[in-house]
Amino acid sequence: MIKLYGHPLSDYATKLKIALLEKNIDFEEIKQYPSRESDYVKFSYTGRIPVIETENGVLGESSAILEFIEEEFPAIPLLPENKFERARIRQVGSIIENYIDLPARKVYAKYVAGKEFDSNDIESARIEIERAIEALNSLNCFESYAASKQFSFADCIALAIIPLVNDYLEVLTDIKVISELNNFANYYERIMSEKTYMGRIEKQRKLLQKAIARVRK
Ligand SMILES: N[C@@H](CCC(=O)N[C@@H](CS)C(=O)NCC(=O)O)C(=O)O
Repeated sequence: MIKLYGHPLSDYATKLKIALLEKNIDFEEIKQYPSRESDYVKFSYTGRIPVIETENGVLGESSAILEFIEEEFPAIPLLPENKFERARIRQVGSIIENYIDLPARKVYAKYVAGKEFDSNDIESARIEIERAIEALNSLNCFESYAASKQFSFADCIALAIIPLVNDYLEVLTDIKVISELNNFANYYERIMSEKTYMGRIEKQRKLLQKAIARVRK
């Protein structure tokens, strides 16, 4: 059985959890925080989370893991047959990870670590995130699913990252995410009622919201 090492507040771990749940794959969750401890670095190669442990060995980097899960468990596919649509789904996933999550992380990761962040950090995050939102809106994302007419990699990424970034930034900055993303609020509500496993993910979100409120004090 696949073992998923991560913790509930990690959006990259959540992205994989959603993919495994959507595909109905049995997996074991093992609580792990990123660590530079030599045993964990040896095990994970990078000291980061998430990693998965399979019968073939340990695998890190969530995009590589997602591709592996898709190939290993094809019965419920997260990519369509059409090559252009597949690329479009990866494009949307990449925009969300690189231009929404990463810039936001420069603000919220500092905050969580108790480090100062300043208006320059916020302004550079704002520019990148606003441009990414503009791109997602012109790609008509979330009209049915995140990037296509079926649930895909892009949904796993969007559902893991967008609520988390939104929840952090609305407390720490005046950058708006969900309210600026066309169709996202309706899409999220629909996915919540369509996918029973999203109850687990929503519980994590509530935990995170509590944690953000705690750190803020
Ligand atoms: N590119 C990696 C990023 C993973 C990552 O950075 N995870 C964070 C936690 S969400 C982490 O382990 N951070 C520790 C660090 O920055 O050293 C992936 O997609 O898996």
